[in-house]
Amino acid sequence: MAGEDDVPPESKLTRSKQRWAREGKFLTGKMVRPEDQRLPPGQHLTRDWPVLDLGLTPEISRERWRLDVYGAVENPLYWDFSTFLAQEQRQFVSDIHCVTTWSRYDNQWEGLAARDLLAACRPRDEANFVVLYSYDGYTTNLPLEDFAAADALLAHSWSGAPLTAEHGGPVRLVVPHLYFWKSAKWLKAIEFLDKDAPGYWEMRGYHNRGDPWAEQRYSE
Ligand SMILES: Nc1nc2c(c(=O)[nH]1)N[C@H]1C(S)=C(S)[C@@H](COP(=O)(O)O)O[C@H]1N2
Ligand SMILES: [Mo]
Repeated sequence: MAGEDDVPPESKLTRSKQRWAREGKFLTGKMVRPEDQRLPPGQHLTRDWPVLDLGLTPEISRERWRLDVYGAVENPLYWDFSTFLAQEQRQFVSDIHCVTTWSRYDNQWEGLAARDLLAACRPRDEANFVVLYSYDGYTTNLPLEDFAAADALLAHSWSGAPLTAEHGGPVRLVVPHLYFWKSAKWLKAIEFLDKDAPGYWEMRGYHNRGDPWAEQRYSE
């Protein structure tokens, strides 16, 4: 099972990001609503696509990749890549907002809608939270309602081509309405829980929810 013991040693960038969280770096104190402005407060637009991770890139082939869905669900799933691809595939276009202040517009994703995954695994009544586990030891947590957003998906392709390893291929989560640290790369498992369970960054000073429009960068 996705172990908590295999978290990699902290890189220099990871230590800097923890320090920024302590110091409140990048906070503007401004508030805007999405209908007023496309770019959330304190963000700037980038045309390239930066790579951010814990300093290692797991090389998981599509052949070796598995997705384990378990916990408070009626129908636990354990899918290989061809079973994943056999589900209904959808294309979404969305913006990326990273807590380190870059945003990237109009990303074209293809994959399994989170809502379609929920229909397949059928969360039980007591399921209120999900935890995402990744092949690099990363974890992140979401309320079930955020995971169930209409535009959230488990993506295998970007701009019409398979996701590269550095951006989280074979499969990553994309939850566009929250800061991008919630979008787990190299997705390995999804656990449904009755209680919340903070993940890697949420335990290291990042906000538990991470709404870019409310500038929820760091915990108080
Ligand atoms: N497995 C895993 N997923 C992760 C991370 C990570 O370190 N490991 N970093 C998060 C952070 S902080 C960001 S900003 C985005 C970066 O995704 P990108 O490298 O494709 O831009 O991935 C998120 N998902
Ligand atoms: Mo990030």
